[in-house]
Order: sequence, then structure tokens, then C-alpha cells
Amino acid sequence: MKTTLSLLAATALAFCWGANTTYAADHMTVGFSQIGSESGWRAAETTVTKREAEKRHINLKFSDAQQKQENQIRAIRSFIAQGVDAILVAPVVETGWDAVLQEAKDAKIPVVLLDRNIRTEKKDLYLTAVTSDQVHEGKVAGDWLVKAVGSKACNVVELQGTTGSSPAINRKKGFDEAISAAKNIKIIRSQTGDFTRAKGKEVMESFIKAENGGKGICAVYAHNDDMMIGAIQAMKEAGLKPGKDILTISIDAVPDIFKAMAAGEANATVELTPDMAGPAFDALAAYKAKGTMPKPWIQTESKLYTAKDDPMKVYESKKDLGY
Ligand code: GZL
Repeated sequence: MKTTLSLLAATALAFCWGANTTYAADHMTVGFSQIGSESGWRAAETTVTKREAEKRHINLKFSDAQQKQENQIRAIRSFIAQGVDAILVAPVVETGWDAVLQEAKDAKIPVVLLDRNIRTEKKDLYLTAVTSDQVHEGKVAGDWLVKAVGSKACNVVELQGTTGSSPAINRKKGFDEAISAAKNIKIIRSQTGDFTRAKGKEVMESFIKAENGGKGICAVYAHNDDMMIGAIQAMKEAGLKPGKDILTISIDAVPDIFKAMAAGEANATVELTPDMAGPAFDALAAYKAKGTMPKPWIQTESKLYTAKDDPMKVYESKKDLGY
């Protein structure tokens, strides 16, 4: 009895979302509202999304929002007006999406969130979210640092991602949880570097200046590798030895962090796959063709890499992943 009911519910939901059982999964027209090109990882995600669309004969309409939510909302409205079959969104911040996603829902256009999440009280504003577990990423980073410093007193400076974005909120949460029991580890400064190399360098320069030329800093935690690469530049210019005097832990696992590891200038990173679009397109195809409702969250893996993991070999392998 229960199965029939849930099947009925799924079909009803599928119907209200415009799933058409005879729809050919191929040749969908999909609008993609991408945040921007703020980091090496973001650029790779865009490359992989375009590649995966081509593989599936999907007509992809791409919009780069230059990291502005108002540009994303404008792009989504334009996709709705064009009557696309589905919309992918990488939401730059967590809030402010209810109205535009309700418009997509009213137009029976399914929306899939890529790599970041939204915060909303409303139900069913999107079909599924393809993201990593960002709290877990922060925890893996914190656990590595706890192990790396042992009982030594360690003052940490933190480069946060874009203010109000789910990765910045969650990666901070996970890291804070991981170090909470280690009384010898303390975050002494924390500021957003907006996920970019330039801002990461600028903020790290201010941390070094404020901390007696960097002598008071034992480790840097950056919410992405690009800010860490900027911070490494700043440390070297200040005559410091990143990876040696000052430990580094960041997230994404972009190629350049492995080059830094090979040069002894970085210590560890947590991998984030740039392929969020593959699982998103597969879920959309099954939904459009058969009305299959995907899980609300399609989680991607997170893996720790350190300088002990043959960094140049990993660097070379990244070429096939869209970098
Ligand atoms: C995380 C993703 C983040 C990357 C950054 O899922 O949204 O955005 O970690 C990018 O490199 O700017």
C-alpha cells in the first residue's frame, strides 16, 4: 500500500514539474547560471560542464555572473523566458533565491543546484543539489592540522570564502568543530578572501603585518587553494617559509597546489571534484525521460592529499579532470 502511495506521490510531483515520460533525454536545452571564474576550480567546473553537455548532445546556454547574485537571478529569468528544459545554478550565496526559483517552478522548469546550496523555508524549489559535504571538508582539514601540530601551541589564520556562501559557512563550521578539542590550536585572525588568489594574497599580507611579520602564525587554513596560493606568495615576499615555518591546509586540490607541495611550499589539500554537471545531467535525463525523482542531495567525494602523495604525479593527473 505504502509503495503505491509513494509511487503516486512521486508521479504527481514529477507531473507538476513538467516531466514528460515520452521526452527524449538527449537534446535538452539547459540554462547554466555559473557564479564566475574566481578560482581555478570554478574554471574547471565550467570546462567540465560544457564537456559533459556536449557528450550528451545537450544545448547549453551559459551565463557567467561575475560573482554577483543579481546577475544570476537575471540569467535565470532569461532562461525561463526562453523556455529552457532545465536550469543549473551554482548559487553564489545561500539566501535570496525563493522568488526566482518559484518562478522556475511555476514554469515547470526543473532546477538543479551545483556545488553550493541555498537556505530556504520553501519546499521543492529545486530537483536536487550536487555538492560535496562542505562541513566534512572543513573537518578533514582541521583533523589534519590537529595531527600535524600535536601538542605544540599553534595560532592559525583563516582565509574564508565568499561571505554568505554555503562553502564558506560550512567549511568554517567543520574546521572549528575539528579543532575545538585541541586547546593548543587557536584561530587568531579570520577574514574573507572571496575565494580569489588576489584577495587571498592581500588579506594574508595584512595578517603578516598584524602578527609581527608573521612570527606569531603557525598555520594558514584557506577555504580554497586559490586563496592559499595567494597567501603563499605573500608569505614568500615577507621572507617566510610556507610549508615549513607556517603550515598550509586548503580545499579544492587544484593543480597549482600540488606544484607548491612539490616545491615544499604547501602541506595539504582536500579534493573537490569539478564534475558536478555529470551527475546533474544524468539526474535530469532520468527525470525527463521517466519521471524518476533523484535524491534531494547527490554528494560528491572529499579526499585528503598531502605532500607525501607524489604531488607532481597528482598534478599531471589533473589535466584529464578539466584543468
Ligand atoms: C565549493 C565551491 C567553491 C570552491 C572555490 O563547492 O563553491 O567555489 O571551493 C570556488 O574554489 O570559488
